[in-house]
Order: sequence, then structure tokens, then C-alpha cells
Amino acid sequence: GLDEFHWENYLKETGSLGAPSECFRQSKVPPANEFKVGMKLEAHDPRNMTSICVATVVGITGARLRLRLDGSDNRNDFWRLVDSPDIQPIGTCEKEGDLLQPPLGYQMNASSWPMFLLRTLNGSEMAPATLFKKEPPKPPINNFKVGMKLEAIDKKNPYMICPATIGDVKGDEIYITFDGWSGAFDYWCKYDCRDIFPVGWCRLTGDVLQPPGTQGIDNKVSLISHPLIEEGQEHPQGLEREVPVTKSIAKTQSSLPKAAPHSMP
Ligand code: MLZ
Repeated sequence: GLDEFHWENYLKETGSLGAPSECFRQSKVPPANEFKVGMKLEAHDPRNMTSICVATVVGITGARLRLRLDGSDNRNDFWRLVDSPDIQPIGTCEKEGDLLQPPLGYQMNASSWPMFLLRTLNGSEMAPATLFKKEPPKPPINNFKVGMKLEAIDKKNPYMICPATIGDVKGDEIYITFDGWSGAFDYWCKYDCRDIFPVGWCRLTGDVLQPPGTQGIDNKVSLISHPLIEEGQEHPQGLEREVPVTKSIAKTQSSLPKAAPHSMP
């Protein structure tokens, strides 16, 4: 439709280029997602990465799975690529002589865990080993350059993949800035982080790419083809949300973050 975001137009309008796919720790051909909702697997507890738990696939989005730890609530869902090293078939833990752990925030009495585990796995559909894909290798060096465009997971809203720009590079660290947003979502990460993707990733995987935010759009840069929202009208005053500040989409050197890696809030 008319209101859709198209990288091709956007790159032209912003006079920018996508980061080459060789920069990313992602498969050049995105892995097939053959998982089904309801399948069970083992996953590292994101809140306690040393423990391995039972998880259920509660959603499929592109090459990612929406996961929920069995015995946990529905407010701590997390997303993993099908080639993430954080997930493995049921039985892997036991084969390695480890025990499946209750998730952090396991809501029942700890003594009920062994029986809970038996019941949650009994008669369940376990994801077959062939659905888990091998993690791609790290690119040997950080080849990202300031200004390159990419698609990146918004860590504050991890189901969202959004258009982004490399804002800074320091050694093995890169600064991810989200196009059209104030900077409240921006973050430093390693160049081989699994949360960043080349331009076109979502189109290839069928995942949803969010449109850029609406800040810094002026009559020279039309982002999407529907009429612009009046400045200040899109976010009513006084609401608890990330309040945008005007910032050009095509960032200039002077607007780049000056902080060192990990110093951002
Ligand atoms: N609900 C949030 C979503 C912001 C997403 C930004 N992603 C870079 C908001 O509207 O503030």
C-alpha cells in the first residue's frame, strides 16, 4: 500500500547505503523456520542464562520464535532466531548430564518442580532436532562504518525489528541508532551481535519491519507517502513514553553519540 516502508526509496531519499551482508553474523540465506506453535524445546533462561529450561513456542515471526518458559508467566516472553545457540532439542540437557531447571520466577512451590516437569513434557510435541539450525560464524573483523543502514531489534520492544543506522564504531563495538526516534532506544553492541540484520532481512524472512519513527521528517525527506503528522501532535504531552526530540534522519557527525561503549543508559 501507499503507507508502506520501502528500503529502496528510503536509501535513495537519505543518500545512504545498507551495511554489506558480510558485516553481520547472520546467514546470507536466512534459515528456514519450520517450527510450529506449541512445540517444546530447551532454552537458556534469559533472566538467568546459566540455567536451561523447558520453553514452548508461542509464536512464529520470520526466522524467529516467540518463546515462553514452562512454569513462568506470560509477561516474560522472549524471541530467538532458529539458529540461536540459546535453544536446543528436548533431551540435550540430560544427554550432557545436566538437569532442566525451573525458570526464574517459577510460580509454584520448588518441591513441585520434578512433577511439573514430567507433566509439562508428557504427551507434548517436542521440536525435532532438524529444525534447529547451526549458528553462522563470526565475521573475522568489524567492518561496519558510520552511516550504514541496517535492520535492528529494538531491545526495549524485542518483538520489533526497525530501520537503523550505525551511529558510531569503537573497536568491536557499534552504536545502533533507530531512524526517526529520539535516541531513547539506541544501544551499543558487539559487531557480531545476533540482534542486527542486513537491509532486506525482514522481507526475506517474512518478519515485520517497523517503519522508521516520524521525527526529523521535513519536506525534503518524505519517508512514507501518506501525509505527515503535525510536529508535537503525534505524542500528546504528559504521557509516560519516550518523548521525541527533533533530529534529522540523515544524521550528521555532530549529532553522533560521544559516549564510550556501555555508558549509555
Ligand atoms: N510503544 C513505543 C514503541 C517505540 C518503538 C521504537 N522503536 C525504535 C512508543 O511508541 O514509544
